[in-house]
Amino acid sequence: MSSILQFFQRGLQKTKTSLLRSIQGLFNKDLGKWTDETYEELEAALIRTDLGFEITHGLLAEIRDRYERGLIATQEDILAIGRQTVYAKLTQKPDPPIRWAEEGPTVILMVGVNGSGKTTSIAKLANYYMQQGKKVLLGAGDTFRAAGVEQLCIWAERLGCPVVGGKQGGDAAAVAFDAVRSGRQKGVDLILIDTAGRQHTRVDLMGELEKVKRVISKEYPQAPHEIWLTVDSSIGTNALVQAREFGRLFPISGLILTKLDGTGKGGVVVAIKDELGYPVRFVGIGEQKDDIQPFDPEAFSHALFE
Ligand SMILES: Nc1nc2c(ncn2[C@@H]2O[C@H](COP(=O)(O)OP(=O)(O)OP(=O)(O)O)[C@@H](O)[C@H]2O)c(=O)[nH]1
Ligand SMILES: [Mg+2]
Repeated sequence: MSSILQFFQRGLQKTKTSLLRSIQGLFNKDLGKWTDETYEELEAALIRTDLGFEITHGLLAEIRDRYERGLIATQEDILAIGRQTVYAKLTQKPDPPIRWAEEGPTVILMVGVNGSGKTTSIAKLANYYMQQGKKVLLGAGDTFRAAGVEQLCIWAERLGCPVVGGKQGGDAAAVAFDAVRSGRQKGVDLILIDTAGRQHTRVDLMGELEKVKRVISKEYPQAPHEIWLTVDSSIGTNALVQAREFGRLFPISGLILTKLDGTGKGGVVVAIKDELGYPVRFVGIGEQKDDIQPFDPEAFSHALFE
C-alpha cells in the first residue's frame, strides 16, 4: 500500500468511519425495499461530511439510478460510485502548477486566520522540502503575538533550518524584507514567510498584509511567488466561507488544508476545490513535522470511500 494512501487514510479516519456506518446501515435494511427514507438517511450522512450540495446530490442521483437498475448489491457498489464521482470532481479542472522561481529562491507567503495552522504548516513544509534536498530559510513574521516569533524559531532549531525573526510589536514587513534578503544572500532554494493570524474583516490588518507583500517585491521583484492560505478543515463549511472571503481581498495562489485528522467533515476538501477553484497544495493531518503531504485526488477519494 502506498504511503500517500496511508496518509490520507489516517487523515480521513473520522470522516470515513461515520460515512461507512451509515452506508452499512442501508444494507441492514431489506435491500429490495429502499424507500425515500433510505435516500434521506444517505443524504444526511453525505451532508455530515460537508462534501457540498452539488456533489452530494450528484452522488445521490447516481446511486438511485443504479439501485433502480438493480446494479447495487453490496456496500462496495456504493463506495465505488463515491470514489469515481469524487475523483472525477477533484480532477475536473487542472490546477495551475506551483510558480517556482526560475532563478533564485522561491518565496512563499503564508496567510490565514488566527489558529488556522500557518506556523505549524511552515515548519512541516520546511521539513518536507528539506527532505527533498532543498535549502530552506524561514521568516518569522508574526510580530503580533507574544510567542509568535519564538514558536517558529523553536521549530527552526528543531529542524536545523535558518530563520530570520523580529521583535514582538515590530514591523512584519521589515522581517519579511530581511528574510528575503538573507535567503538570497545565502542562496537558499525556498523562503517560507509566516504572518500573524487575521480575520479578513480587519481592514487595518489586511492592509498590513498588503504592505508585507509590497515590501517583499521591492527587494525581490518576482516575489512572493506563491501566497498560501491555511484553512482549518475541522470547521467544515465555514472553511469554505473563510477561504472565499479571504480570497476576495488578497490574491491567494493555493490552499493548505490543515487539521483534517480532527474532523468528521473531511468532505469539505471537495467542496472547497469545487466551489472556489483554488489549488489545494498540501494537506495537514497532525502536529508533527511529517504530518503534511501534497494533496492527491486519487488517494483522497480512495481513502474517503473504502
Ligand atoms: N491536529 C492537528 N493540529 C494542528 C494541525 N495544524 C496545526 N495544528 C495545531 O493547531 C494549533 C494552531 O496552529 P498554529 O500553527 O499555531 O496556527 P497559526 O495559524 O500559526 O496561529 P496564529 O499564529 O495564532 O494565527 C496548534 O496547536 C497546532 O499544533 C493539523 O494539521 N492537525
Ligand atoms: Mg502562527
